[in-house]
Amino acid sequence: MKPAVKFIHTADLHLGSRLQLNTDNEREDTYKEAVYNSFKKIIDDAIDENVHFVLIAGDVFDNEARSVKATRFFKNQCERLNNNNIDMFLINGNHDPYRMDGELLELPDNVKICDSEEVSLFEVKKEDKLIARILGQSYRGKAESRKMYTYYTTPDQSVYNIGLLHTQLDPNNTNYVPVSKNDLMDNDHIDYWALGHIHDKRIINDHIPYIIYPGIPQGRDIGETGPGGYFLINLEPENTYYQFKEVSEYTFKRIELNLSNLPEATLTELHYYLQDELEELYSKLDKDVKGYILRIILKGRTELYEVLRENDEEAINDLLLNVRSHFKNKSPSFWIDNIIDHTSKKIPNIEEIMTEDPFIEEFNSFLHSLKEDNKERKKLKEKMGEIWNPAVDKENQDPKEFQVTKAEFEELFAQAKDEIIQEIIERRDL
Ligand SMILES: [Mn+2]
Repeated sequence: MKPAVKFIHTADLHLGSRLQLNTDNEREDTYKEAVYNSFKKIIDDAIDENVHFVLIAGDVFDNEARSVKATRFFKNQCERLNNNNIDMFLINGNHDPYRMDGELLELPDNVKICDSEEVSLFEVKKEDKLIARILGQSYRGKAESRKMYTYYTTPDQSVYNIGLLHTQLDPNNTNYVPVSKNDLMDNDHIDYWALGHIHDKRIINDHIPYIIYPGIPQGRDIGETGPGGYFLINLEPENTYYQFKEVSEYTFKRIELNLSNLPEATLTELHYYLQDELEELYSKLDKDVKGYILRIILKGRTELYEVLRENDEEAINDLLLNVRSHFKNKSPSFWIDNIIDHTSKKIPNIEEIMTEDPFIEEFNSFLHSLKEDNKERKKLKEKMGEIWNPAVDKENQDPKEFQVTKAEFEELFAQAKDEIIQEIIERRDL
């Protein structure tokens, strides 16, 4: 029987980076250490749980250069593990590629960094008995097209073999190790794939071979909504389990509010509505963290549309300051980072108009064909050029390309359709 192993799997610490939000310097200080503190909690847990080892699947540091502060902090945390006889195994990712001349500050002996030129294989021993093997290969530079996982081979299956890999898990993406889920499943040397790179937690395969992304321990902007954490893993015949443990201090949240059914379309009404909705949300939130950072998106067709746009969005700013002050002294903190106005003009029911108006009906079916009919799409692309690219790769964005996800595209498309129909109706009325 394979020996049981208990370990922590984390990735994408991005030490040296900060939370991105709209706030003054005074408040910013409260967020400054969040990225560091979340990693410190992981190390606390590693010691409390007395794990066999800690795995980091790339991007310990936010940038290639590594700051002295971040390196010093990391070293200190590694030393805490060392004092408790816990080893750490890591690979370098696209944000912190392998340094041939070693890290900025020398790390203690318990830290094993996988090589960038070939696959490293480490044997984990307990009381001189082999209990697991760890394999991994680091990034050589900011992008990595080598299919290193094909060389993750082990002498036998007498113990659990664990593979570290920093990847987008997309066979067509040559920047971050092109590989598919099936490619990983087909490598029968590995029992657990400890992945990194994608910043939200994902369980890609929940049995052997496990394929797991722990996500970023502390999200840094509204694109990294939380809570963040790591996985505590126990591999053991008949008793394997995994648990997601939250460690983020601050959680980013996106809230959408539809204003189309407000009984009265006034600013006062909106103010109370917003306050009530947020109070209700707040009452349901986990209170075991330092705070929440919110982005509020106002949606729906409403007569408030014009009011909200008057005087350089003065109404929105006023609303923002008011809700901020309402939630000022909460613990956990509740920071409304911004309010985004995506409302639209109130118009007669589009569905109704569409069935009554042959011109609009035709326009609508034309739009439908643009979306669904490949031939029409091709024609449009020839005329207009490639105006959107559905492949979202935040790490490697071309500013000339307008990159949106499928859901964002659907929403934009629906919005554009509404705006055009609205315009047609208005001009006709004139
Ligand atoms: Mn990362």
